[in-house]
Amino acid sequence: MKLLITLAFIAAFLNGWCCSRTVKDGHFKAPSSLGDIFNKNRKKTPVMKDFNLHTNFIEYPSGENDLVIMNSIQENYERPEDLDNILTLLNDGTGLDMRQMWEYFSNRMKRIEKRIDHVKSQTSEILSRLSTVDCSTLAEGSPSGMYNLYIGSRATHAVRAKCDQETEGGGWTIILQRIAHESEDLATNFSRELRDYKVGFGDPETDFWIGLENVNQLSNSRDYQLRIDLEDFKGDTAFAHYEKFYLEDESHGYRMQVSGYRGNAGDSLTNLGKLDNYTAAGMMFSTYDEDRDTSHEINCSQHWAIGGWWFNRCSWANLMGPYRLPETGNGIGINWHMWRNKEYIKAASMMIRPTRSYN
Ligand SMILES: *[C@@H]1O[C@H](CO)[C@@H](O)[C@H](O)[C@H]1NC(C)=O
Ligand SMILES: *[C@@H]1O[C@H](CO)[C@@H](O)[C@H](O)[C@H]1NC(C)=O
Ligand SMILES: CC(=O)N[C@H]1CO[C@H](CO)[C@@H](O)[C@@H]1O
Ligand SMILES: [Ca+2]
Repeated sequence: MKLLITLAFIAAFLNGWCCSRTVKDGHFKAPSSLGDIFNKNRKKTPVMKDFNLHTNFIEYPSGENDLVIMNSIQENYERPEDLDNILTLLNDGTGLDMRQMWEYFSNRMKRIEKRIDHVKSQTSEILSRLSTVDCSTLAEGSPSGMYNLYIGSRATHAVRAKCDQETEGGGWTIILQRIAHESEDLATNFSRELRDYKVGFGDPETDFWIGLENVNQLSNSRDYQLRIDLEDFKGDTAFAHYEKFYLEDESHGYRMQVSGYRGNAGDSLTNLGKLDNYTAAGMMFSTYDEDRDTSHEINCSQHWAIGGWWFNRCSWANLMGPYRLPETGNGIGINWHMWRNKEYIKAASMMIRPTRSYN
């Protein structure tokens, strides 16, 4: 829909319907119409002595609004009957000043070409933005930062997300971000209903979850890798890279499929392939209001008052847990047990990119 509106707008623009045709006083003297000149001269003589349009073109102050000028030219000169009249004159061989005519039309042609080039480049920019599905589809050389993504073929609105263009060649879309905070109160509350986890919440510049639905749509369209980056309160960092990652759809509980670990943070998602009661691989996504973990005794999310996760009975990792400072001890907060066991993690992120283009 958005694309259609944009294209309609461009079409209207090319046709000259879109914008004000008024010329502000004092910007330039709008030349009288070609038709007027033609008619006036025809009464006297067919030779167009005052045909001085070339001068009018070069008199336009540089930097003036091209659009205003274009609209004025269009209004004054693009009446097809004028061109018909000129063609008739040319056929009659009635002595028009050919040099002036040539200058007028070649200048007019240049203006139109310039305008078309401009609209072309705007159009291709708009199209390229609309085709930004994830951070791997950005134009080459695009820096890390915030971008609008149009995820899925039925995308009705842009998803604002952060792109990492540096780590191992870039192209990463950050799907989860937990940043360092001075106090626990400042952190975003991740204890939320499934509804929130489904569509996403937070701010991609601070604490952020992009939404289960978005991750499902991206990771089901082609093969994706997952990378997790962690920082502890001493400032040490570690990462876990998974060569394959995707989330199943809503009807399958956004089940996580993940494999192919390498890194130095330890494998808290698949336990190096030895599936146990805490591995997240193969688990559905649970929240306090939607218990899909494998524990018959408890709701992991509700019981521990933690956020959502692909809980088993329950888990080796907790990147959506509550933000906790180290002075509050050890326990369930943001955790990655294979790296720091029950120590709280200061900052964490999950990011994904298509596998193919980076191997
Ligand atoms: C976070 O939100 C949940 C659910 O609304 C609420 O029960 C909990 O008290 C909140 N936690 C904090 C720290 O505000
Ligand atoms: C999971 O926990 C249950 C109950 O403690 C135990 O019987 C089972 O063997 C465990 N499964 C695995 C794969 O470790
Ligand atoms: C033990 C317990 O709290 N069970 C609850 C877990 O959550 C579901 C809803 O998803 C409830 O129906 C259970 O009673
Ligand atoms: Ca349960």
